[in-house]
Amino acid sequence: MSMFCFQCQEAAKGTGCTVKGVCGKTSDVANLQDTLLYVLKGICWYNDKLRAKGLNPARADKFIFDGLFSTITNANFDKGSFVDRINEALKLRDELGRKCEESSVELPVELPDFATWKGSTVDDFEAKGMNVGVLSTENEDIRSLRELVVYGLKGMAAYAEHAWNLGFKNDEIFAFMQRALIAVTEDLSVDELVKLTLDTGKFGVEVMALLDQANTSAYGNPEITKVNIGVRNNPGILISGHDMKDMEELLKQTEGTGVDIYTHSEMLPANYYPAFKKYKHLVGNYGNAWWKQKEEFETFNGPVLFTTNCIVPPLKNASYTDRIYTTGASGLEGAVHIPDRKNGEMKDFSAIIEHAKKCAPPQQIEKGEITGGFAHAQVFALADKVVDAVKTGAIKKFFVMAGCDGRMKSREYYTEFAEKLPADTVILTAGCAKYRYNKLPLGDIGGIPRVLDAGQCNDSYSLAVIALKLKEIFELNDINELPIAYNIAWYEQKAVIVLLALLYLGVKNIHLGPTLPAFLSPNVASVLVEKFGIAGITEPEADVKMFMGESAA
Ligand code: SF4
Ligand code: SF3
Repeated sequence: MSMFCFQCQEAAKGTGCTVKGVCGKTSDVANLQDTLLYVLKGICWYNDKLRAKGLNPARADKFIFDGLFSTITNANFDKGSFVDRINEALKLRDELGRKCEESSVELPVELPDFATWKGSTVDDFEAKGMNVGVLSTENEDIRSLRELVVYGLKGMAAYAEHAWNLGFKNDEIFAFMQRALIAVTEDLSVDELVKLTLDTGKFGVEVMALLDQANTSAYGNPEITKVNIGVRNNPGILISGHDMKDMEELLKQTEGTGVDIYTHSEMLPANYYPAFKKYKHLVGNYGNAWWKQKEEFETFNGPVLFTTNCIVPPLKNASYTDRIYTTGASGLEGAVHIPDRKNGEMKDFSAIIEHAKKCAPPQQIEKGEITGGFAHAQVFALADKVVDAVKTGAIKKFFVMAGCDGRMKSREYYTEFAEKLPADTVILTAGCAKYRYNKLPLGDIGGIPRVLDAGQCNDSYSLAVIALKLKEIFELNDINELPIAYNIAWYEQKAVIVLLALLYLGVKNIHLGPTLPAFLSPNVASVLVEKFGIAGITEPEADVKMFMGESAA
């Protein structure tokens, strides 16, 4: 075994990647990620003590969530970026340690290893990762709960970073994230860890609310939009990932240059925001969910900007490797990394823009339109229509099918499930899971489309707000009395925080697929089944019947 990682749905053999990640992560990068996480715990440990005295520097918050974010599945494959981060982390940790001493912060005589460990070479960093990773917790139930919390925190970190980029921050969220990262190193009981898991869900709701506020105050409320999926005859840049601030600055810098902008995968919902729709050179969306990028980047012809996950490391003979640019927490060896904003100035996208000008226009792979933009404000604007449709029985049930897409064949389930749903049902979606059914001709119910796309995975928050609003309108005591079923697809750690947020809101009987997480031990899985009714999936037809109450669950 040269590494161990089981944080995503693709964990090898359903247990964990031990030689190389199925995602393409090499063992050296995996071990460096473990070491980074370890030193981040040291930073949190000192920073928490400084916070109690009001002496914690804001840049530590940013460093911590950015570090966590960089370890999310498919965000960063660049070894050099992790070596740099570990060096910076050690520097920051020791600086915070000195500040504690200077400010007479009480410290125990014996400091924890993560607060003192030193390494200076890449070999030191990699070797440390082998000893401090997931398997360093021996008890499999404690390990399972600790990792459930850590993966939730990684998802939170991603959303906190996007909100931060738009000037929105919440100290309570940062304090919780940092305390939780320390708590998973402590000797907590199973009950205490279960409580920590639900608290993580609580702050998951808060961070998604914060990001919703950030996005809507900066760019307006998403509105019903028909998004073009064809191409024009100009060179283009394809922007992927989740960061709206990058989207804004790229649109501003490309306006009038003759270079068109297309969204890819999770950036599709940018097309729904009023502030972005006004740009005539935002042509539409190109391609599908992240895992189809190997083919779709070949035909796009122009450069691709990754603002976050999901990157698939290109094959050696790929034509597009030198057309990939990364920014923010994302990274890829061989790709140009566009540096962070400095002194309140915009990021400098001139290199990718100049590159695009030399490229051929994208090759058309699809044409037509897809409709989206059903975040909470837009659905509330249609509330009367929706409520009427429920009251008259025109809509029998809603299906929340938010989450992630992935390359496993078993995910064809979600297309079939959507096709087999009765015509009087509506799918509420968010995240890249939507690509399994957002181009199907599923029609509408009295003008309400049968697939309502709220946006990115973080916009699952919108789906929760909609559910809570319906509960209020129908004067119900319990969110679970609503005619809403949850059939969620997961892949990476943002889906983990979405799941924990839903559990915190009291949602029961969530079905999770295509497989249950490898990091859930049998005992922890039983707790989730008993307490929350969590279940997996079976076959589309049987599951549709089960959800519609036509057979026993
Ligand atoms: Fe394996 Fe997923 Fe970890 Fe990649 S992120 S190494 S695929 S478990
Ligand atoms: Fe997709 Fe990677 Fe999770 Fe934001 S882009 S949902 S998998």
